[in-house]
Amino acid sequence: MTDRIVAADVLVTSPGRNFVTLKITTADGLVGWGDATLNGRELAVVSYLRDHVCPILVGRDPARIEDTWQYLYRGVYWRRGPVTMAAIGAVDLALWDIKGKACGQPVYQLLGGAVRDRIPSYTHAPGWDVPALCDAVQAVRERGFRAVRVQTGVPGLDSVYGVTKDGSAYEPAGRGRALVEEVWDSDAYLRYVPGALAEVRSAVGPELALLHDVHHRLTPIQAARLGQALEPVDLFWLEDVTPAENQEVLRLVRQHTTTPLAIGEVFTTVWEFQQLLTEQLIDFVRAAVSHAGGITPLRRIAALAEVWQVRLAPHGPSDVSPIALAGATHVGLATPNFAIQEYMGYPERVHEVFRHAWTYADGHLHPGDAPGLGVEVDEALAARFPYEPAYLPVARRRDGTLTDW
Ligand code: CS2
Ligand code: MG
Repeated sequence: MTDRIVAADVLVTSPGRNFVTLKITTADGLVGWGDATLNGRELAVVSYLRDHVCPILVGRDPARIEDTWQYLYRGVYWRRGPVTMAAIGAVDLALWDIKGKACGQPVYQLLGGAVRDRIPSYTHAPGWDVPALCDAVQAVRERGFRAVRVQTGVPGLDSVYGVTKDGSAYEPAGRGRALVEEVWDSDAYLRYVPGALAEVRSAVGPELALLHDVHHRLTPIQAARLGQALEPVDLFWLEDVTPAENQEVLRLVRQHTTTPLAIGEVFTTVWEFQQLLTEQLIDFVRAAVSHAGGITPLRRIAALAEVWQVRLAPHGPSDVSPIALAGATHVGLATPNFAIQEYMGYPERVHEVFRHAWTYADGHLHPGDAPGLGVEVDEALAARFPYEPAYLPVARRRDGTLTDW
């Protein structure tokens, strides 16, 4: 007897930050969980799911994951985009979770089994100045990480996205109904960062993998200059060096530097990676398993990237929930050209709401061997943390114009 979806519900919880979770229940009593969190626009995905997707999931065969993906992606007519793809991603994750539970297998086994024993991961070490940065790097190194994302304050700027003055962990989206506006100065950043990261490199030695995120804030020629200036630092990658809507601009960056480039956390489909991959303009694909529409399309993106020897390194900040992180680790264990998983970490309460089988040890992640994705949501606890408005900050240049993200 074919199983059927009998319910699809959306949970919103905020144990330290907002998360949107999809719960799919079947007639056989199986429950699948999916992450639909889109930072700063969470409620748009809630409505997309509750008002449009959940009603058309009821009655479907949960085992037909690919058909359901096509049904939601092609059937909607209005394709792509972060809201649509976060919603589809949540459904895809939940259906893989159900299929694993139905088979009594962890999802990575359904993806062809493990090609590695554990997944390299990196975390964040922000520091307002070089001494603070070196201390932060040392602290995460002592936790076993062999790869660290280093973000620094910039002299002359009162605030810099991703870095706190007191060294406390930063949360991308500030709570509250007001959107924070920061001042950004690319020239000050370009004058300071190469020297600062060079100091960090000489302090930590040659082995530790250092990653830096430019967060889309430079023009192509500025990005080329930064990539060149950072070559002596031997970065593992330089991320989102310039906005990549017009992907041809990366050709200019490639012409001037061999610093490895990582792009893709704001991309939502394989088509947005096409030119970057087929022209070898990036070295790492940063698509998030949730925002790129789920495990099903992420595997396709990885397959296309493999043709050009480009590796997968999914986005894994605190605003991608432990369910999506679980999905990424299953893909990571089973995908040959998977390089490294971002693991920014979560406040303790998040681990209590999202009880997960995935583990972190000694710089590596493992999805665990529980059937499905290996995450169960404590709904009663989740209900105790209602949604709170929160926005990502925006940045303006000194002349008042909005700068790119
Ligand atoms: C960052 C993110 O982790 C990263 O690479 O780019 O922290 C990003 O800023 C947030 O996820 C935005 O919501
Ligand atoms: Mg990033």
